[in-house]
Amino acid sequence: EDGYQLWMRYPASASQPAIEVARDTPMTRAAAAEVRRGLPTGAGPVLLALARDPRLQGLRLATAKLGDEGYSVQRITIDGRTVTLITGNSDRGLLYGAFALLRHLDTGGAIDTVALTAAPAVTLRVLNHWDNLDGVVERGYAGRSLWDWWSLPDVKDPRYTDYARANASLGINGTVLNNVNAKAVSLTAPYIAKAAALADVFRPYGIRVYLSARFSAPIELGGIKTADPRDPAVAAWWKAKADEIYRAIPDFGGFLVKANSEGQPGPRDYGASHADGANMLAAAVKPHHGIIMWRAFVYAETDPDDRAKQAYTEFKPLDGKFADNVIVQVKNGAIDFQPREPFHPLFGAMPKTPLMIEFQITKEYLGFASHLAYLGPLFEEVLDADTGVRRGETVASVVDGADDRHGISGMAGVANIGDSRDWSGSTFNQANWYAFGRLAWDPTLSSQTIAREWAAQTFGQDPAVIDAVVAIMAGSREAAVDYTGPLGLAHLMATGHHYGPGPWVSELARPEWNPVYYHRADRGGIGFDRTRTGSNAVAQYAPRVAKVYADPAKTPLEELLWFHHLPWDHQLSTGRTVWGELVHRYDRGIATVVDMRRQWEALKPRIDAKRWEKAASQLAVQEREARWWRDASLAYWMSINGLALPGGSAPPAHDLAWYKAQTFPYPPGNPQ
Ligand code: BDP
Repeated sequence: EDGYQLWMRYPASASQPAIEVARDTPMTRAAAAEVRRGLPTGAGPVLLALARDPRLQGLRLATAKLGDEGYSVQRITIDGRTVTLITGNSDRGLLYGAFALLRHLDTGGAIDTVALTAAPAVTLRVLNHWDNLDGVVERGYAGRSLWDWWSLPDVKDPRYTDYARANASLGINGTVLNNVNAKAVSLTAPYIAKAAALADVFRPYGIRVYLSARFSAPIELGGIKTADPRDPAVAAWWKAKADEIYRAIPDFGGFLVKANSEGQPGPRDYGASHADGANMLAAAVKPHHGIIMWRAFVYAETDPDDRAKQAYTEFKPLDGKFADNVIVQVKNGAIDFQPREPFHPLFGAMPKTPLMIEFQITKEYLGFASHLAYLGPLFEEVLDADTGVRRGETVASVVDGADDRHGISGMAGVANIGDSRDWSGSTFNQANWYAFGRLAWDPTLSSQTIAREWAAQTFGQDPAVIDAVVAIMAGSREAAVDYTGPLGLAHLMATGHHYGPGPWVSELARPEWNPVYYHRADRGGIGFDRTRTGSNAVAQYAPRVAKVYADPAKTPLEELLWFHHLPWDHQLSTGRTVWGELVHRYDRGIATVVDMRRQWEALKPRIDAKRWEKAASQLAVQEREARWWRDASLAYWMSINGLALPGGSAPPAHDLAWYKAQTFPYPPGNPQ
């Protein structure tokens, strides 16, 4: 047991189950192979057949609502024989149905009562790999890139197939192979051939390949003087490039673009808008049914007022201006994948534009691979958030696009996958990949249900183990919030690597790169005033939501200092002051981690040694570092507010100078 099998640890079967496949295609073959591999002894026979198969007529199966990708798994009697039928309207339905059956069995479900029906809520369920061509994964903590660009396209590592299986098991149907901070070379012929080789491996598993495109590629590769999207030569270059890619990859998904963001080139360099840029690329892929995922993650030096407002300011006026094969990719919150952020105000504000939510699965701001933080609750909290725009509208319902009848809809997750043996750098990080995939399929699932499913498939069906594992996971993200940035504080991390604490950092070139810009702590108080007396970012939300966020008494404590600058002695509903509550939450974070460790310790006899040991050592690191975050942060806050710690709270282990002096050479995942 080294974690390689992820959540697909099928029981060894003594006999070959009887499996009948009504149609022989690469995808149905993949589906059948999976069933063959995972079906326990005595669970056959299984029939995989399309809903339109002549044998199924007369059975009155309700398959119309399954759409193109949905499945139905049920027991039927055919020619006097009882079989488990996996059906759908397409081969993809059969593939997803096969995995659903195995999940059902692996989580304790019985074969003779199986009745599963599901169809995905969004059309694009995509992983974004921030993988560089030199093998370094930006913000990756699970080893090097899985893609061995050097040996591709000739060598197709069998691991590529296992990657595809794992994603297909969740319904993930797209993968962006290269970093959003893209190099133009990834669009040259040799790299297109490499991407095509991966696409060939992924195709039977229903996964399309996409590429991040560098907006200035026409200059770098085409020798054109400009990348202005309104220049016909630029548009023609992209059209020819798209044609070339589609010749090699006929089902190529399209491009993901980070433009005019953190130094990346884009249409704004030429006075053109984001819509001009996106639409020019959209026209290039349109004849091939490709799409453009255009990121809204922008913030410019020219607008130092409040970084949290910038994406909305720039994109909201463009609503209705994007081509119909463009989807705007919006991070879950308005700043940058922090352990907690209020939902992004663009959700609900651009009804004429499909918005694809982007989550970060890799834990750049939550302790890399070493800390255990289950992100299911983070994803769930954002998806369930009420936008306040229309009655009953949530972020999830904006994303699924049903109300506005968008042709495309999507969820993207920044992958936490690398070439480490356990794929994600820790067993528990696998749960974040799993949770993202399951929520992309069905955003109404609860993070708790997903955790149970994952735990059963990962550690076996012993209910005591499942309960304990789920209990550890359940509070883990909140613990990370507590010990890194409680009460709505954010962006307090050290420079560059983003691993440890650095709330004191104030000397970076751009104001909004500095933690002091975000917490605004001074002798009088702490927090970012985003109400009318401050940046008025609250006004970007629908009036019903803005009213809550504008009032410190109504703002949930979890988001309080995100929206308000409050005196240290401001009284809260908990009976504590802001300062008292802050300290209380730092301490609560530590206590939760101590408890997580204790619970894991108790599981030792029930978990295989290798996976247990690794998680145990990582939990030890987490406890040490949770204390470090707490102590460093408190030492800094006390240097600002001059207050003493409330009684019963331990003083920091070192003085502030000690914390400031810590350095971290060669952290993983740092951009070059
Ligand atoms: C930030 C990361 C940076 C990414 C950026 C992005 O620190 O490495 O390039 O997000 O999403 O959080 O483009």
